[in-house]
Order: sequence, then structure tokens, then C-alpha cells
Amino acid sequence: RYPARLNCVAELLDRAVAAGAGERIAIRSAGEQWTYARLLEQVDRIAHVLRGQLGLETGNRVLLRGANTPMMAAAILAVFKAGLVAVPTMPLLRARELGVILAKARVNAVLCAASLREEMEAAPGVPQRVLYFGDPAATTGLEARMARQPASYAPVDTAADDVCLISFTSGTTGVPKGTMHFQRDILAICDCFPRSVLGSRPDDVFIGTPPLAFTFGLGGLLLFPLRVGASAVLLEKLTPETLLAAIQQYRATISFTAPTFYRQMAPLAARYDIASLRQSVSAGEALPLATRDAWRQATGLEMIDGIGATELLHIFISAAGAQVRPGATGKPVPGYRACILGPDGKPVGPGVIGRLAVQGPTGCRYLDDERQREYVVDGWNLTGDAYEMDEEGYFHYRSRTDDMIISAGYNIAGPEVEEALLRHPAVAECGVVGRADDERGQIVEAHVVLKPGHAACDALAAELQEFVKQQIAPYKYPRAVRFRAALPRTETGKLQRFKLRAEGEH
Ligand code: 3SK
Repeated sequence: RYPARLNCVAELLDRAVAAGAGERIAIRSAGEQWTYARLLEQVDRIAHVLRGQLGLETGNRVLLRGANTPMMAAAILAVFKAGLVAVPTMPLLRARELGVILAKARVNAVLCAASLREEMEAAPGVPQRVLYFGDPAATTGLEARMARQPASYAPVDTAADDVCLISFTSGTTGVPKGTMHFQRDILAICDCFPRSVLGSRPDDVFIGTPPLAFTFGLGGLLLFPLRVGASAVLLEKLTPETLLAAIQQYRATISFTAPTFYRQMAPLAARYDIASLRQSVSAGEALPLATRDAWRQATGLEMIDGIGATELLHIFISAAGAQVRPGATGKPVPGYRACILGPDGKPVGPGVIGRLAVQGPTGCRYLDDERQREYVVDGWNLTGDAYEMDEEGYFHYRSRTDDMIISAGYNIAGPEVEEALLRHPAVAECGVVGRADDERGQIVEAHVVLKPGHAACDALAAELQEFVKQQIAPYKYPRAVRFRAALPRTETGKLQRFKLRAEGEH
């Protein structure tokens, strides 16, 4: 329960500094270190620029664009604190995609990293109020204006249910949707998963790859650390090698990244001293058992798997430590409830695959989008995932509901076939989809990226088919195997199966 009037940054930052945390490190990045006091001052100066100089009013929307840097973090927090609405965007978005967001969110102003200026300027419908940051030579940029502002700013007296964030998701279907979140939602995600599953502490050092523009990164790399007085490491353009090196360098204790990244880091981990790491959180995509095993063998760490959604802001089913059951995502995070619905919309019991339905302190509010009626039904959020609950109340991921392949009357979950393929030593990545077939309705089609040193050929395709048949029910084996150099993914790393399906139709 939160009070009716609430400003999330007053709770996360002003309160920490007032309580004496000013000299603690809030953010580390390449070549920079910001204390809580410095972060607060930067946030306050930006808030003055937004309200005083740009003349923005409560509820106005500010598009934010930048890599994971202290300035990007400060800009997001300043927007919240000033009673405005942050519309963070992925650094990789192109001008046309930015134009869609600018129009849909009716953006009033833009704060953008100077390094991303070109694409921003090329976007259709850019508002007049645009400021760039991160260019030390600029005399008219955000920093120059900040320098002329007072060093402190009183938080705007916002209501707990004032919208402060519109987070866009292109999801895995490619059509962007804006999800609106309240001031209180920002605190709610900090008080659920990190508190009850992660067990975050003031001495923690959070690190990882998700962009701050993705709510997985916003929570894990900014909000969660602030809530407990811990510190975050914000780094740009991480690779598996550089993330391992950064964990070593910053003595990071909690990592946030996607399963594919852990899979790529596992064989390299022995080259680095990452003994400081105590928790590794995997989300963004289903965690294959093979990846969990590889990471455990390489590091001794049992990963924390979690399912989250931009619509619900962060992770709502997960498990850590002794609660982990490999193969299951976990149980509803305390504060959330979940059940499985059958085709008639009624809850089904253990052992039956159905649609995952979730309720909790956060939930889906699409901005002006008809799909709201499909996502929230009778107060339950239908995430689009097919899950199964076991007798112990653990939730097991099966597939996205639209990724179920129906072949000759069999229901086949694409991720289960992917999981089997990933166990083959030649397979780096794969995506499995249904392909229309006259005889069987659909057949299972595997798109496979090979590890270096393995050549695509018919013999290897046949070997992979046989390999799958040895591990799971033979009717699930991929009747078609296509080798490719890379898989299509969203900016947040999710596999775009709709693109794999579309490719085969041409
Ligand atoms: O979209 C997701 O998969 C996700 C995972 C964890 C936290 C937040 C999100 C949006």
C-alpha cells in the first residue's frame, strides 16, 4: 500500500540522501562514478531545465533516447520527479520507428544522447523542444543549460496513480504498443521481485545488458539498486567478454541479462574472476535447461529465471536459491497471483497447458490500443504465454500461445524443440516455428545458427533431426532444418518467430 500522493523519485533518491546515503556510490560507468548526492543534483538540474526552461507542464511527455549512461539514468529520474511522463526508446530504433512513437505518445519534448542525434533528427514529427546531452563541446546542450540551474528541485506533488512512464514494446509481433505505468508502479516493482526473490542489499553492485529503455533494464540496473541504497554499473555496447570483464572489474554481485548472453558467457567464464557474483538473473526469454546447466557448471551459480512483461513492468514469476526447480520458471512473486486458463477462460488444474493469467500491483494499460481488451480480461492480465502448473504450484513455460505448432493433431511447443536442439554441440542458437503443410497442417521447422567450426550440410541436418528424436517424443522432431547466419531478434533480444514464419512464406 502506498500513500495517495507519491513521487517515486522522492522515495528512491531524495529520501536516501536525506537519510545520509549522499556519499554512497549510486552509479559507476566507464570513467565515471556518481554518488547518490551527485545523482540527485543532476536529476534536480534536469528537472529545472524541463519545467523552467522548456516550459513543460505536469503530464507532458518526454521522449528519452540514449545508451546506458549516468546521464540517461538521471534524465529518466528527472522526468519522473518533475511530474512528467518518460517515453524511453531503444538506442537502436531507426527514424521511422521513432516517428511512430513520437506520434502515438504525442511527445512534447525530447532529451537525446548526442551520439544518436542523426537518427533523431531524421525522425518524422520531432517536437520543437529537443535537447542533446553527452557532447562535451556543445554550448547549447542539456549540460550547458543544467549548469545555469539551481542544484535542488522540490519533487512535484504527484498522485500515486499519475502516469509517469510509457514504455513501448514492439513485442514479438512487430506492431508497437505503449504501456502506461503509474508513479506507484515504479515503487511496486522495487518492493516485489528484488525484495522477496533476489534479496537485494545495500552492498550489492548491479550489472547487466538490458537497455534502460527496456523495463527489464530500468528496474534491474537503476530502480532496484536505488531502492536499497546499492550501486549500479551502467555500460554501453557489452559483449559476453566485456560483461565478464566488467563483473570482475567492478566486483559486481548481481547480473541481469538474457539467456542467450549467459549461454555465450558460460564457456568464457573460467578466464575471469567473477567470484563476487552471487545472483544471476535471466529474463526476456524462456531459459533453456541447457543454458541453466552450462552456467551452473561454469560458475557454480544457480540462475534466477523470471518471466516479466513490459505490460506488467517487471518480473512476476520467479524463484531463487533452494526454491529453484530447474525446468520451471518458478512461483508467482509475492504480491502477484497467477493461474492457468483453459480454452473456455476458466482455470485449469495442475498438469494442463493453458494461457497464463496474472494479477498484481502492476498491470497492463495500453495507450489508446484496442488490444487492451484482449490483454486484460476480468481483471487478469493474459500475457500470451502458454504455461502449465505442477502439483507443487510451480509454473512451467511451454511456449507463446501463438507459437504452439499443431502438426498432424499433435500440439508441439516450439521452445521444447529448441531446448533439445541447443543440447547439440554444433548449435549456437535456434528458433523453431510451424510451417504450413498440406499433409500435416503444419510441420516443425528449425532455424539453426551453428557454432564456429561447424559447416551447414544435409548430413548435419539429418544428425540434428535424429538428435531431437532421441531426446523428446519423435513426432516433435523438425521435419525441416534451415541453417542461417543469425536469427531475427527485437532490440531487447527476443526471438521474432513471426519473421521466421514470414520468411518461409515467400
Ligand atoms: O519482457 C520481458 O521479458 C521482461 C522480463 C523481465 C522484466 C521486464 C520485462 C519487460
